Amino acid sequence: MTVTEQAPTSPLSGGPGLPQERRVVTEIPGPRSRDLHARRTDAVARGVGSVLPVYVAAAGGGVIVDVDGNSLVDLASGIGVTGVGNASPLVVEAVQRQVEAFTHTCFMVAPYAGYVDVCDALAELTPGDHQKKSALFSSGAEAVENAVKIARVASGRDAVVVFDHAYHGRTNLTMAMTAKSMPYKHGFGPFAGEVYRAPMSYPFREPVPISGEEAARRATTMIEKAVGADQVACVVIEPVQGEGGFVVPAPGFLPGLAQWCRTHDVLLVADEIQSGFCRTGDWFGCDQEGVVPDLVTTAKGIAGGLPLAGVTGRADVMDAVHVGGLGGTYGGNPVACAAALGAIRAMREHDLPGRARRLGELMLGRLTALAERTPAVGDVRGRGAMVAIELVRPGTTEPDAALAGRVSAACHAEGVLTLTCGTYGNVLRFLPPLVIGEDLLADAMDVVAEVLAAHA
Ligand code: PLZ
Repeated sequence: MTVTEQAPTSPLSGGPGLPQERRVVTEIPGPRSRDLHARRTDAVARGVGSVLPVYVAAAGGGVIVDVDGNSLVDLASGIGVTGVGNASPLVVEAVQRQVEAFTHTCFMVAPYAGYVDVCDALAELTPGDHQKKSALFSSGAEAVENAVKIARVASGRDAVVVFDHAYHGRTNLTMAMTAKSMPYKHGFGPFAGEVYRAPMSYPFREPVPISGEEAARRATTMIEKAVGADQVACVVIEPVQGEGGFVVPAPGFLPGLAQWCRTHDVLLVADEIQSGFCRTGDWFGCDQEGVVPDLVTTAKGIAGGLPLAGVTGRADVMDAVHVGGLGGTYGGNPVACAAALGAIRAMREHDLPGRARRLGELMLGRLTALAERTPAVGDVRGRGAMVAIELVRPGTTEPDAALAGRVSAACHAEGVLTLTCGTYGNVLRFLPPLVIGEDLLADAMDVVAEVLAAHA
């Protein structure tokens, strides 16, 4: 039987038809995954890692089914991508229609409506009701690079300010903007110049508690003294940091930065690549405090798993760039644009910001209770369905990365796909698809609780 002949509920057809259950039928990874892994080791460069080498056969709703028939609860969403679920019906339908019509013409050669439709949607959904324009790309790093290009042309200035623990990508400029050396930057320099790092608001790790406003002043004072406000093209910040540890800045930090940027004609760029598209319980992470950035970068959740990214911003800023200055062969590929339009429709129809808030309440409730009886859980934080715990040596804030690694590995063995993150590698993060069933999520949280009790 070929894949196309299978009934919608077959374990090999993805999407919501897949049984929504945790099912471990072999050791993890199982024999078929181990065989594939042996082949992979011969064929794929060592530098490309995998968190959990189970090879995927199908995925949908809140589960990933591997080639051995194990069904894992997905608390990763492909690093915050498949918020609408894997093989989401509206995405699949839109993609199928598009691939049958045409797959590529290059928007810079012969344009098509889907690209314009995505830019309209971005203008409507991103923070602020001013006139906005967008340009589309294929990866998050590319969007960040282009936001910097645009900010430099528009401002006539060079300097780019980023923050401690930031993650912005793996290309040369975005490596310079990313904070963590191993594994992202180690040995890959020299890096792009004119990138300056300012102190982040990281409530759990402040030596002395300070407010968001004070943390913003600390950052802007550093910028004024070490860089000079009139040298700065843009300040780039993740409203909730992703790879850096799901760091939620203290309230007042983002508005404080935005105010300073306005005063000094510095462009504020919100990197919403991980926090955007419903993940934090709002359409964008900036919405929580009503911050309106000049430019917003998006990727990941925008297109339900197809590669698409965007820079959206003030029309005057976006239009500062000369004709031909922005682009790329695949940027805004028609199939990826169709996927985005399907995904955005799914987000609207299923009220995924509301779903993210509900999932966040469930997870934060469980994890807060867990923290009360587990001294190794130093902090529980997050917004919407972007939630994490930080593991430490009991009674201190000293990071315990080894514990995070053990807990994550034990969750994997029990059929729950978790990820770690953080500058110190000690943060366990939870990023379920926003369409996951509440019972399945509760089951996965039970596993996390049992594993923590056994290991911490
Ligand atoms: N900005 C805020 O989270 C991607 C990277 C995983 P790309 N984060 C996951 C890894 O180890 O490579 C990310 C992000 C933020 C930019 C990016 C970069 O997006 O699509 O991976 O280029």
